[in-house]
Amino acid sequence: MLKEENDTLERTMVDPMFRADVLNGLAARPRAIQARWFYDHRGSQLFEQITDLPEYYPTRTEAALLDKAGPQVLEIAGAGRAVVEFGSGSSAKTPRVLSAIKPSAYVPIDISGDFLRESARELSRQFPDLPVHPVEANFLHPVPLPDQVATLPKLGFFPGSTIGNMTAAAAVDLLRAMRHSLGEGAHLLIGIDRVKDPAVLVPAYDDSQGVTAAFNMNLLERINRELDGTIPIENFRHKAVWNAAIERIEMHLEAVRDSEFTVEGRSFSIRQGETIHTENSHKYTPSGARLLLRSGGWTPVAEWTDPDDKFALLLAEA
Ligand code: AVI
Repeated sequence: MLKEENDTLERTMVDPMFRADVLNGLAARPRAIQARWFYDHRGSQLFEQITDLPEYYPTRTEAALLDKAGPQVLEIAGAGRAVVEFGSGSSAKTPRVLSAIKPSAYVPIDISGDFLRESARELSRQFPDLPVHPVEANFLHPVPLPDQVATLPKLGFFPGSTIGNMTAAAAVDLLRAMRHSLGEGAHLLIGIDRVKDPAVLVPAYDDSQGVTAAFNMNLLERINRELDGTIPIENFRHKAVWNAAIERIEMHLEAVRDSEFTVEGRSFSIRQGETIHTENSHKYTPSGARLLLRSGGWTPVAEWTDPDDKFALLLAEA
């Protein structure tokens, strides 16, 4: 598809929630736009590239932990479960879990139906004997699971430290919703990134090749493309900072000079040095991660970390 055609297509399919979040977020003080809007087609491609960056340790560290933990998860949770993956996306980590856990069914849940069906088809090719029941839903709320898995014990799977992109309060609500969706006797296998030296954390969100910067800046490009914006992209720069008090990495778009622009005909101005806050990535200490799970109604039963304790995989029971 030609770029112009793609731009036209994206403009005609604007999500009203995107429009509302951007207009409200630019008018608010401090300015903030939700990180969920990073993931248009280009943003999803850039995120895939981030996961391969030398500085971005979470993806490869978690993959190694999943290989290590698989047999023990099977021992603790037992075979024959329905594996329910929340926000399955491309299901990139799923084969690791499915081969180790010997499930009776796989239920990927994602808000993006097209993506979901395509990755479900791909998984069925890799695991031809495994029943796959995709569910298109927003997993932030309790999700009714398909009848076919009603009688099976469940193993929830939530990798990637995606939970870190929420405030602790929202994370607790989500864990409770998951417990509700999965029911009594369920287990949850979850990846949670650790608090660590900012000298490791900051480069993971401000890499030397500038991929994370492009990922962040793509949000401005998306606003210009989809919401008829006139944001002068070159007047902004990517900024990643460690907020020690709240134990989170924050991503911002910082104005490098005073700027004025319009979005959907509304005028905005931003002074040099002011920022638009675009993402939080909360990190947890060992006890903080366990407390988070307990607050969400889950009892931690096992935990795996890499030798440098960069990232943790936790198994909890309902
Ligand atoms: C999806 N999420 C867990 C990533 C993270 O590490 O918080 C998103 C990301 N943002 C910049 N790099 C990666």
